Amino acid sequence: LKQKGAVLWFTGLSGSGKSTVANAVEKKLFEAGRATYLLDGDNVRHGLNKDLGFDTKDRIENIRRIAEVSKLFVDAGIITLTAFISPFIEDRNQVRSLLGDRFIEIFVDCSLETCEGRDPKGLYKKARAGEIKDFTGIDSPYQKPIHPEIIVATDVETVEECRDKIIRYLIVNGLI
Ligand code: GGZ
Repeated sequence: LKQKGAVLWFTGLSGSGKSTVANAVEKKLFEAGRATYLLDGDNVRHGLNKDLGFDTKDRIENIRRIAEVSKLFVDAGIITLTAFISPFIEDRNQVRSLLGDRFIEIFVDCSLETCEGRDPKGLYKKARAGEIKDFTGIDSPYQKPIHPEIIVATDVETVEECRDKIIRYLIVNGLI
């Protein structure tokens, strides 16, 4: 029996916790016996999309390719988790049209102040110093989702709370 695939599309600022929460969710799904795959900067921007940078045109193409790859995984019955900033509403809506009811948009809500305070890779510091151009939240926009399926607020909820909120959504909607 083929199980239902879906995409858990995490969107939010750099340092908001997309990968951290996605990893925690993936671990739970694995324990529940579901096939999963996590697409993130490490396995996509260094390979398939290594020709792309961070100007608007390249971000649009980045998200378009990730959406098409996600669709293939979903067709195979895999729960696909994507952790990309995906800053533009229009692009995320394109992904939604491509994937239909298999698309679950998860807004990883975290203030710029908190993300910048975390700055795990020192990128905000470099962006403020003008050493990185077009940095999301500094000199490139982030458009918040208007009606995401799920919102997790990583500056007020723990990783476990965020994870469990997402798992509950999947159970209620018959995806696991
Ligand atoms: C934003 C940048 C930039 C610029 C490099 N703007 O925190 P990170 O390091 O690990 O995650 C960020 C990642 C963003 O790539 P995405 O593919 O998610 O972006 S998008 O969906 O907008 O295409 C950050 C790093 O790459 N990074 N330069 N200028 N983030």
